[in-house]
Amino acid sequence: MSHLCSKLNPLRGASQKSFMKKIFHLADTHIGYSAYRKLDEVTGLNQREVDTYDAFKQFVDYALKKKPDAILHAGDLFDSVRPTNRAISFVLGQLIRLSEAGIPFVVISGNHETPRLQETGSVFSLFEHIPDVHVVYKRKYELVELGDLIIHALPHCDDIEGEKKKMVLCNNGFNIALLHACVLGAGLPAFMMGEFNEQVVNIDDLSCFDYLALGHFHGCTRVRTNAYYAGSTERFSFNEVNDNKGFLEVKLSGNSENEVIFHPLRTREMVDLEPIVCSNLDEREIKRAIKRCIQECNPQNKVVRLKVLDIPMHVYHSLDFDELKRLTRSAVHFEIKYEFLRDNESFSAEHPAFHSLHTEFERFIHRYTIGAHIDKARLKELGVKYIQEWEKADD
Ligand SMILES: [Mn+2]
Repeated sequence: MSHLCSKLNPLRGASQKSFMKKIFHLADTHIGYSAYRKLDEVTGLNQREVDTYDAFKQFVDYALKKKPDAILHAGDLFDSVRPTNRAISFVLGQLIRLSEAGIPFVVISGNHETPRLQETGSVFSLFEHIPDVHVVYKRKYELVELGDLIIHALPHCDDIEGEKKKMVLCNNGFNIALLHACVLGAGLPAFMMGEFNEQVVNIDDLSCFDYLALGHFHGCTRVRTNAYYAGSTERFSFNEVNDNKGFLEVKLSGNSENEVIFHPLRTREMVDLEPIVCSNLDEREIKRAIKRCIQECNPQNKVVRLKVLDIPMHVYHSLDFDELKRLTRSAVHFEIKYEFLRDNESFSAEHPAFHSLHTEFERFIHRYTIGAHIDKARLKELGVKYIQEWEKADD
């Protein structure tokens, strides 16, 4: 039994069932994200940037109608440490709408918006003076009390386990932990996003909280009874293609399990098409299959990926790229990934993507031909260790 659970409220249950609190839990809105080349026709801005604004505005519109007792944003409100003036101004406008309606809004800083160097300062400080807006970004645990709602807010920070130990249950009210991290615990899968600065926290000692409002993992997930990732409000990679995107409504009543309702938001359609495998097709069939695939998926306004596997090099070079461009033009983004067969080794012509420093280093070591006397595994281990030390020192 954890120290956290030692202050369990003897009154919980009987006395608290007489009232109910409703919170909206959202996370990972990544405002300011932009991708691909398509521009929004109305505003002339990057279409995907506009999509993140739309999702958040839909949420705020809904909240103004339904008036929850509080809104908890579990981090990565912004996509970056230095959002554009436009992104900041957009968020400011939406927070003022909530503030004017008297709806409390609590947000913690996630790994995307927390600067590596404290001196950089946080964009969140701009919102500090808006009534009913509570921004928690100082790399340490803070308690936000909203009447019966006791919010234990833990932003992205270096010593997340140490800061977590400062959470002590309060006796009168609903105790809610607000966290941005990959959570760990007995019997839980890993909720990693594969980002180099993500934090990991064990939630086994938080089981006495009335609710854990989690952010960072982009799929809306019931982690445990009363512990949920709200998920992101838009799809930010093809890994999220099958996710429903939205936010959670949580009804706290003092019962052992809260009622949690998922509310979907309208988001851009993202499609990962069934790959075309070229091994048993001739040149004409390959070209026909690619064309048919594009037309049948009706790419207009969608973000689409099509993988073309084992395509012979000479067929690739004879593709009519102008025609493919014309067929896919109505999409917000249409990505065709070709994987070739050459010298019995397949390699890919996807646009180069830069992964985390760890991943890049591991791949580099894997590919690199070194003298037989050098132990690759040992080299990898040492390299990863140095990268970690460097990252720590740099903070
Ligand atoms: Mn995150």
